[in-house]
Amino acid sequence: MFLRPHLRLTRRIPFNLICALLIFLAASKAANADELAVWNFNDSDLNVDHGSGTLTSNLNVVNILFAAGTTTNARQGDPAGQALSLQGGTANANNGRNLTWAVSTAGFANIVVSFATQGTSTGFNSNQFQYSLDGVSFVDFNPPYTPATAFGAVPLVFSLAAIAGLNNNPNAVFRIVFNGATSSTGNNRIDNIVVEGTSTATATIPEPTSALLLLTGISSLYKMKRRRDRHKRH
Ligand SMILES: [Ca+2]
Ligand SMILES: [Ca+2]
Repeated sequence: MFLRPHLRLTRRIPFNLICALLIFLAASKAANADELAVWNFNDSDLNVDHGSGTLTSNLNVVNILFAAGTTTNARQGDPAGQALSLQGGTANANNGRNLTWAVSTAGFANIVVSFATQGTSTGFNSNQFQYSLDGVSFVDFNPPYTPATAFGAVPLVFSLAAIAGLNNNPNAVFRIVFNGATSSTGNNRIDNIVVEGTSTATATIPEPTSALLLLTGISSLYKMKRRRDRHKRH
């Protein structure tokens, strides 16, 4: 009889702790998953589909096409739809040309760029990913990549967290320089280009909020216990 109220109280503390923890985890997860720009190509154009950014290419316009896409790296429930399909062009004219996307990272850090890609045997097979801090000079990042023959389940991911200059940068630009095409119709498909980062504004908010929640929860429990003890004494 005497032990019961204490038992109930100690059972309640973990419940409150768990609630505060869950709120904290939910808040940090939201802060970690901010998509700044997404291109899904489902409307067969170069306009951004979620967020904001500008995508351009200096390939010959006739070699910028759209073909069946994938859900690999798709966001916000986007269907596979269409993908960008880039061809080598007459006399492989598009070797050395690029796809470039400008996305402001203002207010964000830990920038990650990812996309799904596949290539035909005579398509571009030596593609260099680059970034730029000012939209003028571009820096190679990682060695050139060769697209797989099918999209597969795993996107290409370029984690740029170590490039401090890309954090909070309104002039951030990303680029793929294509090379190695050996026929006019050899091609690369690209789908679900995503630029994401961690919000520097909200990343620090959840911690104090959760700490406050924890303290509020614990102090109210402590007050309840004191009130109960006082009742028992009287
Ligand atoms: Ca698509
Ligand atoms: Ca679009």
